[in-house]
Amino acid sequence: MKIGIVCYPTFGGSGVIATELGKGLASLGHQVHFITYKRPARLNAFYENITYHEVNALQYPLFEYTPYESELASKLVDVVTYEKLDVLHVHYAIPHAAVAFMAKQILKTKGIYIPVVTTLHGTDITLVGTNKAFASVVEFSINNSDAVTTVSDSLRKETMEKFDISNDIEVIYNFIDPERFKRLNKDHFRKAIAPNGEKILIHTSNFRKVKRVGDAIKAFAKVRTELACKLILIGDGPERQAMEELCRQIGFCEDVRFLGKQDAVEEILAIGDLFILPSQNESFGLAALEAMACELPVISTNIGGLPEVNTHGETGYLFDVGDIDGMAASAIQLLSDPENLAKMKKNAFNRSQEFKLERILEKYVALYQKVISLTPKTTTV
Ligand code: GMT
Repeated sequence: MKIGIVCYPTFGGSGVIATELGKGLASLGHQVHFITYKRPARLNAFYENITYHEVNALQYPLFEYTPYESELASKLVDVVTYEKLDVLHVHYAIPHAAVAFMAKQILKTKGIYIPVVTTLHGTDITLVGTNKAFASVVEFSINNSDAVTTVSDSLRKETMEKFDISNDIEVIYNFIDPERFKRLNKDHFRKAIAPNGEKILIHTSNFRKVKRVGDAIKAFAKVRTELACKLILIGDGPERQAMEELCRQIGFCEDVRFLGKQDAVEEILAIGDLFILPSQNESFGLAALEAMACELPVISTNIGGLPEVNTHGETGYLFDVGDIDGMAASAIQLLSDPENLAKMKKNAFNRSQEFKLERILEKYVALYQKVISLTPKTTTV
């Protein structure tokens, strides 16, 4: 198949999933075309069967805001027409699903019919999508996609509750590439971070408010009073500065490492003992799944799709949003009990293997085949 993928090219989870999906599809021999405004962060090498099309954001004195949607729609029309794509898969409803709808209508006038698959990732529904500024467009785009998927059952339910949805929504979970996300031997790195055998807690996010990184830091402060430990924070974003200041205020900067954005996350996860994800909202929690694949139990909140990934008392522990004391107490208990820690590491790894790339690829391939089979190759105006 010839598949066009539209996504945010940044380090956000939706872009990561879209890129890894494209790489997986390409490895099966499909021709994949990424259409984005910047090279996706995880598309960091040459891949056979992958072509990247950049959407150039035209600067013009009249434009206070670059009309990106129009440029993306034109680019989609161009790529679908000349690369003869079979299907367009857009990740994150805003604005991609609406833009794909527009491109589809333009293509129809040229006698080309392209089915559109929309994948909803989370904040496009839970935080941003329901905002009046976007809601009617989001609802329309969902109802007018040829197929719609969400990354968890929780997000599917929330989409159904918050919008007037007439379309079917299929749940296709996030996934990990087990060849990449596995426990690696990085003892030299571990020694550099924790020279005295301290336990290592890890958090990864894009440092937006919704991630409540401050809760991870405050929970760590409590754990640190009971046992020798270090905290590694991976990622960057709007809250980074405030989080650095919080560490200075608490006064344990020497035990907290801010690593910023990282490509080889798995190499860092390889030295961890415990992962912490105290989010306010999380439709799935890809960061937690990646950690579990690297044998880290997860302490997380119990919101959104997190309970579909992390099982309380088995692969980690789940708490209400803001329950810093609960998170800290369970971390202390787990890190002080080598037997339980070893068991949970194993459980976390085993659970992660249920979300292997190859299983999820099959589902997307079947969905593409279905929408393509229901679509006439060309149409008359
Ligand atoms: O929150 C992020 O890290 C980025 C965001 C996105 O849409 O780029 O992530 C969402 O999509 C991920 C991939 O499907 C999910 O694993 C995250 O749970 C989800 N984030 C939220 O719901 C807050």
